Amino acid sequence: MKSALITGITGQDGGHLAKLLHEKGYDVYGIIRGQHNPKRLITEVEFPYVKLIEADLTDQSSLIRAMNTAKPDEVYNLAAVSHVGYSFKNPQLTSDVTGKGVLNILEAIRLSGGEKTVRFYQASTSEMYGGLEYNRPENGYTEDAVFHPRSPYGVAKLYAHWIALNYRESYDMHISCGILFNHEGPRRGIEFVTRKVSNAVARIELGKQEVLELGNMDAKRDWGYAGDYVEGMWRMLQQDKPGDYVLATGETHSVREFVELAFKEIDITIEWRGEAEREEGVDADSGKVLVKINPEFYRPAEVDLLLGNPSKAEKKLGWSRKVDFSDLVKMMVQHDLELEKSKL
Ligand code: NAP
Ligand code: F7E
Repeated sequence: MKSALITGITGQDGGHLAKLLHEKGYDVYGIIRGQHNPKRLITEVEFPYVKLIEADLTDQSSLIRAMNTAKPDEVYNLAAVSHVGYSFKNPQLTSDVTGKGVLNILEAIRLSGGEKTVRFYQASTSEMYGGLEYNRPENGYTEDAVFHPRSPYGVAKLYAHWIALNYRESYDMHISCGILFNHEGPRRGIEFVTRKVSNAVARIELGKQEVLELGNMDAKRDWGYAGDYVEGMWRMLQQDKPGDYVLATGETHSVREFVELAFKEIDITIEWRGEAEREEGVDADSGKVLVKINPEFYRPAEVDLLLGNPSKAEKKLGWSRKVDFSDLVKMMVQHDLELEKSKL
């Protein structure tokens, strides 16, 4: 039986990956942080087969202990301060966890004797690309595209990406980096725009909320389903040789399109009126204002457009996304309708 250690077990991807690895027969260990983590109980109930280990990415001794306990064949490093907006408000914490935390865990693998045996997955991100003025993704960003991060999160992830590559080259470790574009689903945190929208639409339908407030609705993202993406992570670590792979859908949509499709799920057609901060989304039938702009959600620097080119992963890993954009929106709104009804 193979053993896997997942950092970020309480996050969106951690849950999907734990389930996948358990189904494949792995002994699954997960790192949980904090003295009073309210997600511990939820994780224990939802994933009873996961053995939880108390550790923190900023505490190297705890990571060495985790390695010695789990004795993993594979380590998936999913833990991070992962919210781009939050990273502007907490840049040093982001740097310590999302950036230097990766160095801590790579050293923990070496110090516990796993350098030649452990396979390591690093959760790299499309946020390492960034500004259109530096690299326009005509056919989508590939693994070789120029990086130019636009947030403390993106910068920390770029450090993490390079230190992972450096350890691969320096110590011949089996380290793969998945450069993943946005992936969502019902497990997505409410602070991310897709889940914020799907949840608000459900609440508006049930009369629990009046208006949805958003920031930049022109931003475009390559949105896929998280359940598809964890399969790609696993496939990377099954290769004889480590490498870097983009996982994406190859399609891009604006936040505005996501909002329109989400409201369609409850039979509301949104019409837009006004511009910039005065823009509003109105119910075409009732004339009620359902979407407003709140500049509080703007970021000091924005990534305007992300589009990934997953052809390397398709060819070498035999990976491709299964859920398309409209099915993703439907899945999220339907899930939140059920969730919000259950709380009535
Ligand atoms: P997420 O839901 O925000 O989960 C982040 C996880 O990191 C949580 O389990 C969190 O634990 C943990 N964590 C935070 N600080 C920690 C620390 N100091 N020590 C140990 N654990 C800590 O993120 P996700 O969406 O699942 O994404 C997984 C990974 O992929 C992240 O590294 C993210 O940056 C990256 N990524 C995500 C996407 C995407 O679209 N989802 C795309 C590209 C890359 P708590 O529950 O205790 O806070
Ligand atoms: O924002 C805009 C916002 O926070 C998407 C993380 O998983 O994917 C994620 O990062 C877009 C941005 O995700 C609101 O300005 C408008 O342009 O859902 P998000 P993200 O920043 O793309 C990457 C690949 C990661 O690696 C990250 O870990 O939507 N937007 N209005 C808004 N965003 C939020 N959160 N809230 C709003 O009200």
